[in-house]
Amino acid sequence: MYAQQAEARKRTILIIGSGFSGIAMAIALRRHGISDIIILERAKALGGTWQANSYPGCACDVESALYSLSFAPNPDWTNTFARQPEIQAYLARVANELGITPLIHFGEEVTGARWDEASQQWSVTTASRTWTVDVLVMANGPLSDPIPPNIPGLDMFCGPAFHTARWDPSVPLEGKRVAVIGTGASAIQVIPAIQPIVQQLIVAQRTPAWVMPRATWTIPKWRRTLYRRAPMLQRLLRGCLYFYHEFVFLPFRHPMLRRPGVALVGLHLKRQVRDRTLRAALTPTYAVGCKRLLVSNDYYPAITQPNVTLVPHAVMRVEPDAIITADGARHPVDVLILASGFRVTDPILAPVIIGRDGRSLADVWQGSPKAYMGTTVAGFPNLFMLLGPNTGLGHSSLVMIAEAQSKHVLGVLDLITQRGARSAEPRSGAQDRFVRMVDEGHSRSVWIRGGCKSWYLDKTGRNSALWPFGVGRFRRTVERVREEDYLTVADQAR
Ligand code: N01
Repeated sequence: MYAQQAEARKRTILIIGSGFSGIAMAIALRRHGISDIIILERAKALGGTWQANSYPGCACDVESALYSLSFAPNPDWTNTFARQPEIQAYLARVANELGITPLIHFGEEVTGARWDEASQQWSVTTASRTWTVDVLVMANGPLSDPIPPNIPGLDMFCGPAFHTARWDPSVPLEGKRVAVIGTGASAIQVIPAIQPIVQQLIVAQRTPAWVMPRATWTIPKWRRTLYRRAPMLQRLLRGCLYFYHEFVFLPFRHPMLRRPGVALVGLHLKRQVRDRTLRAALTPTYAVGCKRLLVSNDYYPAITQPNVTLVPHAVMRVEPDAIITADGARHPVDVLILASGFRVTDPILAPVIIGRDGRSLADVWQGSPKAYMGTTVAGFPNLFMLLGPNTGLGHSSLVMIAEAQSKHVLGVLDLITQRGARSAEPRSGAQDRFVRMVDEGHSRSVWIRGGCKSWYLDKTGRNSALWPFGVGRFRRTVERVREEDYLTVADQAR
C-alpha cells in the first residue's frame, strides 16, 4: 500500500489555465500530497477570466463573500461585488501564499493533447514543446474564447475594434463616437463605465436583457477590520448568501414561483426608464431567466443619457467608418466594442484533445458537449474538465462548483491508486445516466421553455452549459466518487 501511495505521489499532473478553477485544483492536489504539478497559462499573468476581462466597469455579479475560495476568505473586499482588479489581485495573492505561482508556465498556449494507451500518458503540445504527463486537467474556462460577431465588413472597419475580453487600454475613448455591439453581462458593465467620457455611444441591441437591481455598496473599513478579527462573521455572511442564492434559484425551475422576480425586474425598468418608447425597446419578449438574468443599477440610467442612442436592431453590416443596423440606419462611429460573448458550447480545444480511440472531444460530442459529472468523459482516460459541460450556473458562485469538481478529481486519483491502476475513465453507461438526469432537469426549465435563444443552448438545442439544479445538489452528486462508475486499466471489462 505504501508503495502504491508513493507511486501515486509521483504522478505528473498538468493543468491548463490559471484561473479560479486551475488554482483551486492545484491547491487541492498539493494538500492531497501530490506535488508534481505543471500549470500552463497562455497569458502573461494568472487570473483566467479575471485576467482577460479588464474592460472598464468589469466586476463580479456574484457577491465577493461567496465568490471566493472556501479556504481563503478575504476580509479586505472593498465592495460587496468586487471589481476585476481586486479579484485578480486576490487570486494572485492566494496563489503566491500557497506556493502555486512557481508552478505556472506563462505564455504557454496548449495547441493539442493526445492520449497514448501504451504508455498510459497524455502528450500535451504547446508552441514551445511537448509535455508528457499522467493526468490532464482542463481548467481553461468556459468563457475564455471570445466570439467576434459574424457581421459582414467587420474586418474592413478603419478604426479600433476589439472584444470586451481583449480590451485595448491604449485606445482613448474620450470624445469619440463609440458603438457597443451586444447587451449581455459584459456590455451592461462597460456601457455605464464609458458613457460619461465618450462623445456619443451607440448601443446595438439585437435582443434586450432582463435586469435586476443589485445590492452593491462599499464595505466600510470598520467592517473589514471586524471580518479580519472575527472571521466567523464573514463565514456566516457567506453561508447566508449561499442559502439566499439557492432560494433565488427555485423560480428558474418552478414557474409558479416566478411572479415576484418578474415584478421586481419590471419595476426596476419602470423606475429607471421613464420614457415609454425607450422602455418598450428595452423590454424582452421572453420569460425572465431564459437568458442570463443580469444585475445592474447603472445600466438603465446610462442608456437614458443624452449622448447614448439605443438602436434596438441587429447590426447588418460594418462599413469602414460606420455600422448599418437592420432598420437601414447608418451610424458613423470611431471605435467598435464587441460585447458579443464567448464560445461556450463549442470549446476551442475540443477538436484537438484526442482520446483513447483516436477521436477528438469534438468528434465524440458532435456539437453537444457531454461529460460524466461535468468532469470526465468516456474514452478519455485521466482527463478532467473543471467547469466542463453542464456545470455552469446562472444564479450563484462558480468557485463552489470548481471546488466540488476538484474533490471529484482527487477521489478518482485515489481510486486509481487503490486499484493499483494507471488510469481511469467513466463507464459510458454511467455517463449516459448522468446526462439523462441533467437533460430531464432541464426539460421543464425556463432555459428551454422560456422562448429565447441563449448561449446556454448548443447547436442541437440541448442546454449543455448549465447545471439544472442547486449548488447543494451539485456538491452532493459530484464530490463523492461512485467507484462502480469508473473503469480503470486493470479492469478486464475494458
Ligand atoms: O456575452 P453574452 P457577455 N449582432 O453572450 C450580442 C459572464 N460574465 O460577454 O442576445 C448583434 O451574454 C448578443 O445578442 P443576442 C456571464 O456568465 C460574467 O455579455 O444573441 N449582437 C448579446 O446581447 C455572462 O452571461 C461576469 O441577440 C450580437 C451579446 O452580444 C457571460 O460571461 C461579467 C451579435 C452577447 O452577450 C457572457 O456575457 C461579464 C451580432 N452578430 C460576463 N452576436 C461576471 O461578473 C452577439 N451579439 C462574473
